[in-house]
Amino acid sequence: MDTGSESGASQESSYARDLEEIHAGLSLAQKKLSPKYFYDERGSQLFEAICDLPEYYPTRTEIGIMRKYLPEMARYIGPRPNVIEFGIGSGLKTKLLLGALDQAVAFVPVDISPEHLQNTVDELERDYPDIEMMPVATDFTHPFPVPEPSAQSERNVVYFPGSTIGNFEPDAAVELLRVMHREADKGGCLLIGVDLQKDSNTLEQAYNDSSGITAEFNLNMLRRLNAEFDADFDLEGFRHDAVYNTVDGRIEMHLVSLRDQQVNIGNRRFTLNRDETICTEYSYKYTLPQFADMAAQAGFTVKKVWTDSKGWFSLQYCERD
Ligand code: AVJ
Repeated sequence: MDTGSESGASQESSYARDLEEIHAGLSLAQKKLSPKYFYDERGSQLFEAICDLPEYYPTRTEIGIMRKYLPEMARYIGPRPNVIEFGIGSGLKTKLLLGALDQAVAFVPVDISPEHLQNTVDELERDYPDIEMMPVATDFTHPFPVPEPSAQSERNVVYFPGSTIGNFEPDAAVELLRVMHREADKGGCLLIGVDLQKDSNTLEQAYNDSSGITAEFNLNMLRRLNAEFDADFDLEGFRHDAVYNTVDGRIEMHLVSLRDQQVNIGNRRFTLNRDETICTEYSYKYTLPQFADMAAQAGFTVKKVWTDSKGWFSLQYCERD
């Protein structure tokens, strides 16, 4: 199947754009790198290992909520939906959702990586031969045309699990919700996973696990920049740290420089002082009213919220106003 893979030329310019973005991030007073660089092959494997950690509650909690409430979710979504998933994860949640829906017509996974898309679609096709698979290889933060399924669908449902929305700063999160609003189209809806605020200990342990996998995941970003962007980070020169910023309601992942050092990336050199950090990820945690307000700013009304018994994680069904 054609996943609309990019031409060599546009891949080259996206490389130049990425390098420029990396340079810009490392030129800030608080150095930062985009969390999108976590997910090369090794990073994706490490993330899957994180999801199995005893301390990392989000994945298992979200799956628990789904297993309990999927029939109800399917009733809200209604018959013959066209499912548009923003990004692709391990596939289990998608499989559960598609299996629970009443005659899903088409599945449109949207992801930057054509290979990743193809693997997901190949696997899902075996389980759901009657659902039309229509992958779209693009950056989902910008509006894109949704392919028209061959069979008539009742409405679009945008699916955005995993609390990936938490990686975006509030303004950017509202922007992204606006893209979803547009892709949901008239009469469409949104099913989104949103991680909720809770005590700092639980949060900090989830991002500073005792087996050190999250540390490896964080440091892997430097390995990737070395391999793909001609950088010379010394992985021994940094340590992982994650702190919960209670004022802004977000986990902040950092790489802490263990000494004064210099790093070359492409044709530029950056200086890091001892204890200076590079911020690699924000993971925002919301209250229900905070998220409802962001959804409203994007033109959605939250119609139904499902949570676990501890109120740690939520799945939210939203309709276009
Ligand atoms: C994939 C963005 C949901 O923020 O919890 C896990 C990524 N980072 N451990 C999150 C992550 C460190 C994760 N999301």
